[in-house]
Amino acid sequence: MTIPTFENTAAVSEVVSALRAVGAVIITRAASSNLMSVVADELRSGFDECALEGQSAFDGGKTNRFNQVLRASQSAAELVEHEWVVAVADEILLPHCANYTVGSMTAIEILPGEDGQALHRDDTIYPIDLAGLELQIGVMWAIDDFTEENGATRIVPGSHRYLRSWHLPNLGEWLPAVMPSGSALFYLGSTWHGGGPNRSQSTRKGLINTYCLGWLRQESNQYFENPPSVAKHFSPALRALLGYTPHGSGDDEIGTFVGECDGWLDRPPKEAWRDDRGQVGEEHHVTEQLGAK
Ligand SMILES: O=C(O)CCC(=O)C(=O)O
Repeated sequence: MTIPTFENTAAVSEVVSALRAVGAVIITRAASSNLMSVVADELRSGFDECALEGQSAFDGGKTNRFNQVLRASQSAAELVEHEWVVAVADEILLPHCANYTVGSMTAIEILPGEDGQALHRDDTIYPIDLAGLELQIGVMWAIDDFTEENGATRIVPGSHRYLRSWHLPNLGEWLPAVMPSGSALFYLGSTWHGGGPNRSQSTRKGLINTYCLGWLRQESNQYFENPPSVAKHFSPALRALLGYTPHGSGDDEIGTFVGECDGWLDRPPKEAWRDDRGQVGEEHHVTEQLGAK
């Protein structure tokens, strides 16, 4: 197996069916090199402020990483709500929710000499495992060119097909997601992956954003990372992705809010993110359901 790789002009349906089949796909140069170099410049001070010694073995001793990405880089917003991201997430996640949200945003800089990260699946943060139900997807944006030498993300193709409670895929069968700067690696929450070892002389910078079903708790608290005073400057789509809009509608609405909030949207801004399941709620629904006209 290889990691299916598509041009920016590919059909969404082909990309999504390859993602479902293999568990990961690459879209090359989905974002411009100009945008990536602006994002790299904006993230620089965040990377420089990272304290390596505070990190876990999983995060790596020679890897800078931080979460408050949009505070450091306004331009990264374009990647978080990128049209490819929304197109793919709509297909994978919307069958199981009314709208989805950003689970986490993590800027990652792997320094020379770093070892390979333990391979893992991202969806183990949720204590549930149902075949065919993806709880989240991940999107790794290559800020630098990703090469096998500098620590390109490792992907185990097909590994999303193994239920956690049964047996492990062969984790030795990983492949490096080699891709030029501006490319996006999409992978399912159930796909085994991890950062590669950096055996080069330069750093490998990437930005991973995850997106989870809208009725799940987000991995990182997006309301603290992007409080209303910050979120109000974002586009309606980005605010909805952060969770500044309800999930579902009528009797099934959750994450509701009534009051004053600059970032809040009473209704998801995109038609596909609005739920219309005809819930019983208004008097005419009740009478229809009871058969009384
Ligand atoms: O840096 C990478 O390539 C992957 C990082 C990752 O999967 C993680 O930190 O969970």
